[in-house]
Amino acid sequence: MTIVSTRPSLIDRWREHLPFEPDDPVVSLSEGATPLVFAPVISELVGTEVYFKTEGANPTGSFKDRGMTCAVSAAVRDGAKAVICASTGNTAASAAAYAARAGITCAVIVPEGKIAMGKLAQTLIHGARVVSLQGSFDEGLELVRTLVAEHPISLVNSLNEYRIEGQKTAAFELLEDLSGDLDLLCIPVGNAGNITSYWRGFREMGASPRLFGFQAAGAAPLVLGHPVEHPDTVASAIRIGKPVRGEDALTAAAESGGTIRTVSDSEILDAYKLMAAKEGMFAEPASASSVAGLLKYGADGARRVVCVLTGRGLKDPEVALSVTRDAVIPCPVEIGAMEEAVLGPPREPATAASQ
Ligand code: AN7
Repeated sequence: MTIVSTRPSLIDRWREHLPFEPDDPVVSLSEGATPLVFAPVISELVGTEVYFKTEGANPTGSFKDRGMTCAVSAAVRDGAKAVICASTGNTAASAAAYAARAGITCAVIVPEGKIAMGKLAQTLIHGARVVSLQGSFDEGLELVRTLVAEHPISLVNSLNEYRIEGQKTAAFELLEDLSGDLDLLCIPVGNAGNITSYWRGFREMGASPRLFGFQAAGAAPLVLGHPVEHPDTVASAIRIGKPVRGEDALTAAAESGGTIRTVSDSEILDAYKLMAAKEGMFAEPASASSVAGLLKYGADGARRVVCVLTGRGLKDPEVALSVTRDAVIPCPVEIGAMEEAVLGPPREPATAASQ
């Protein structure tokens, strides 16, 4: 069979830098090669050149697909019949999609009532077994680690080295797109796999931009220096109190000359609305934390900055609606009413962000 694709799989594109042999099976949905988009408004506000790495453009709408193509391909190569993860939602959606593509079983453990609607819908429609745990993400991950020690199921959380290997390719793309000219990367930090991956990718290419990681203030174990038992933030993707890659993340930030700091929920939502209203960029709240952090702390002299937008805004329609709902204008079927509705004053609250 001839397989035609407009872009190669991430594994084919970067194979010489990834732990795969030429004959290894590849489970791909044409992930990676995501657009790098200039951000004129944020650039103006920060006083430097800022770009978005739009990871929401991946097949399931988040950066997880980079790691998942590798983790699931390796699982299939090694004969696994099932994969499992604990997840705040995006890992679950990605695992479910790649498992469906591979024709293997997928189970996901999600914190009850705590994952965004789009992610739940994706995970279910791909046919994964969704287990709603009456506990936190962190408790779910602990139990899953015990479970996989007893059963032949492949764990595809970012503890899995293939996840980190796949995700490092985003750093390769940035260096390629910017001809190596990058001073600072701003990135959300949850379980801390992604910041770890970028640093590995940069180092493998001999680059060392500074890394500014941002945690939500209510879920900031790496800033506080201890686990958070009841993490809480509007950015459900990063509602994580015990990051498994925490040590790696702290090392990455320190080696790069960067830091990990906090952004509050209101700072996250302000950035979220600003990006959508002024840049035309709809990313999920966790992703907006990278921009919120840059706006809050500044670029510290960096000339060229990339903010990683880890997931697509449609993942979490509930948060979008919660900050805009009253802006919908009802209208009877009548031209005068429509004229007033279309031309009248903006409704409160304005969708434009606070500036
Ligand atoms: C949109 O899906 O942990 O620091 O289980 O979905 O590598 O954990 C998601 C994390 C940032 C944080 N942005 O990345 C999961 C999960 C979005 C995310 C993060 C996540 P890491």
